[in-house]
Amino acid sequence: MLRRLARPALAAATTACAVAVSVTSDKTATRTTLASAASDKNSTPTTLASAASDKNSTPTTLASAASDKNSAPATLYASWFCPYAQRVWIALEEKEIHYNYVEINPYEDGLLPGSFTKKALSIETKRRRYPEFVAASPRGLVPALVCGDEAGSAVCDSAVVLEFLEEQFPQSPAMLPGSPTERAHVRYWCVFAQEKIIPFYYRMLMSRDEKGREAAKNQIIAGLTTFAQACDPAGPYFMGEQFGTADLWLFPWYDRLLTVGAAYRGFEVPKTAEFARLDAWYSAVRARPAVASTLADREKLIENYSGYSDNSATSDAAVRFRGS
Ligand SMILES: N[C@@H](CCC(=O)N[C@@H](CS)C(=O)NCC(=O)O)C(=O)O
Repeated sequence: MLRRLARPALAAATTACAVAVSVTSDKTATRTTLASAASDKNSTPTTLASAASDKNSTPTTLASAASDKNSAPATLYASWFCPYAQRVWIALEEKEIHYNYVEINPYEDGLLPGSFTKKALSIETKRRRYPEFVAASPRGLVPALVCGDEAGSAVCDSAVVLEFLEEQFPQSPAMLPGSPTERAHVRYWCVFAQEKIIPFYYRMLMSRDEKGREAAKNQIIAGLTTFAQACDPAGPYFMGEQFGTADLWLFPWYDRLLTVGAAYRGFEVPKTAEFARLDAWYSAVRARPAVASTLADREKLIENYSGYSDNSATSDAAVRFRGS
């Protein structure tokens, strides 16, 4: 969804986001983050200095290191663990768009220091902690992107933001193929992954009994097998040599299946030709610098999903995907 922002200060700061002319891999580049705001209601956005010591801080991005000093960067509101946000994060990196990353924690903190929950904060609490974020994402879900035209605008929901980026930055590397037929093909398989694979990842984690977990696992395997059959046979990417939307769309969940799914539910990929194809796809996607720069620490990611594995989650995803 696209919203006009009523907030003049934010609009003024984002009137001219641009595609970075050159991307450097300056590891000391700064990255705005609100991570510490989660535990300090009075705090203002912090910089890399505090993010570096934050348990949730993620690797420095490539695109944020780009130095087009004449244009205001876009603002990405994301959570380091969020697969939906990771889609947009990867696209921003691939498209070399100049942006600042702002960390949002939409969930309650855990009881132990540094521990996580998947219990959604109320929208009032989110608005109090992260007013600019909720102005950009009225339901308080990450990701959201602010990338202003003259009036200033905010876009949220990963699917919508990805489409927006293609239209807003036509001169940047395209994530969708050139022909309408190919674009329709990609969109079809994105919807397929969204409906036939992704929900079952959450259901596998949240199911209370072995029967429910096995049923969800079988759905995942069946969905992934069908997806693999739709991949370009030569690869390595879904559409062949060209990395794009179908790849960044599914990758965050495939990565979590192999880490989080394996840790909590013993998820393993079968030894089939289809999974050999997906294995090659996964390695190629993971190795891309733009993707690698968005990867979270494996152990921390596993720990972060405990709220799904013990079925205590009250997140939007938990409510949508919890099975019987
Ligand atoms: N359909 C949304 C889903 C986004 C979403 O569920 N994000 C999660 C984090 S992974 C979130 O913000 N949860 C907050 C909540 O459940 O209150 C999209 O594609 O962007």
